[in-house]
Amino acid sequence: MKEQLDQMLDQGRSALLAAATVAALQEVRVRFLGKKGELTALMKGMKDLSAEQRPVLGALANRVKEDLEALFDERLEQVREMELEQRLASERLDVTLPGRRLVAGTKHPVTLVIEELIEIFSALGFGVAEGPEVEKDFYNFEALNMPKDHPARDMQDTFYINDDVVLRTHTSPVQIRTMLKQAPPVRVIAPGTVYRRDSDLTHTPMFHQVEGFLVDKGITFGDLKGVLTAFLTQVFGKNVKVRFRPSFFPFTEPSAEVDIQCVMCRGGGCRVCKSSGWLEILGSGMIDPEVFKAVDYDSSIYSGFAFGMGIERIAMLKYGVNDLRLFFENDLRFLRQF
Ligand code: 2NM
Repeated sequence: MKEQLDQMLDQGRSALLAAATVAALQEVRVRFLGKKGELTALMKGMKDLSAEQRPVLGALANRVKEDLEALFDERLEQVREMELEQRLASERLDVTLPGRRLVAGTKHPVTLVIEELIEIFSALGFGVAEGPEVEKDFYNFEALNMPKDHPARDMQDTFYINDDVVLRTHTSPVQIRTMLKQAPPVRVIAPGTVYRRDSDLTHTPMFHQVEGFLVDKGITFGDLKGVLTAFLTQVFGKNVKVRFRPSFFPFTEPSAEVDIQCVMCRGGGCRVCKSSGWLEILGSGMIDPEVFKAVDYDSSIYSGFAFGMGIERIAMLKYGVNDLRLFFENDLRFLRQF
C-alpha cells in the first residue's frame, strides 16, 4: 500500500503539472481527490489494515492528500494567471489606432446653388416660399394669364394628372398662392422642383427653378434691373457684364430675358454660348395687371416685377459641368467633387 500511495503521489503530481487549463486541473482533482477518486478509494480500504500499519499509512495517505491539494491550489493559481494573460493578449485593443473614418456625404450641386440663391435674395429682403408640386390648373396656368385656350400653354409640355390637376411646370403657382394669402408689400422667392414633358440631351422631365417676385407701391423696371444685376454680380462676380433683352411671357409685360457675358470665353464666342458671347440666365418682367386681377391686387396702386431661372443651367455654368445628365445619374465620382 505504501508503494501505491507513493505512486499515486507521483502520478497526481505529473497530472497536475501537465494540466494546462482550469478545466483539466479540476479533472485531475476529481480523479484523485474526489468522492469517487483513486486516493479516496485507497483511504477507504485502510479500515482493513492492522492496528500498527493503519496510523503509519494513514499519516502517509494524509500527507499525499495534502501535497496534492497544495499542488492543486498552486497550479490553479498559475493556470488562472496564464488563462487571463492569454485572454488579455487575444482581446488586446490598440487604443492608439486611428478610428475608421466616417464617410461624410456632400451636397448636390443643385442644392448648393439653391442655397446660395436663397442667401443672396435673403440679404435683399426676400423671404422663401414653397408650394405643392402637384398643382391645380388654376394656380399653374389660369391665374398666370394662361386660360385654357391660350397658345402659351403649348409652350410648356405639361404632365396632366387629370383635367384640373398638373405637375407644376414652373414655381410661379407659389407666387400666386403667396399673393392670395398676403397683401403687398411682398418680396418672396420660390425654389423647387418642376416638371415638363421634355427629355433629350439638354432637357430632363424634372428639373429645378428659382422664381421670385416683388410687389409694392411705385416699383419700376429700374427696380427689376437693379435687383437682378445685384443678384447676378454676386453669383458670377462683380465684373460680369449683364444685358437685358425684350422678350415675352404671358404673366409679365413688359418682359425681358437677362443674359450675362459668357463665363467660358468672356464674350469671345465658344461652343457654350454658341458663338454669341452671351448666356441666357433669367426670364423676367413687370407682373401683368391680369395676374394682379386674379389675386385681387389693385394694379392702380401696386406694381411689381418677377423673374425665374433654371438651377441646373446655373450650376453647369458656375461649376463648368458640360453634361446635364450628370446631375441626375447620382454617380458618386461626380457628386463628391462639390
Ligand atoms: C419667369 C419669367 C418671368 C414669374 C411671374 C410670376 C408671377 F406669379 F408673379 F406672375 N412668377 N414668376 C416669371 C416672370 C417667371 O420665369 C422664366
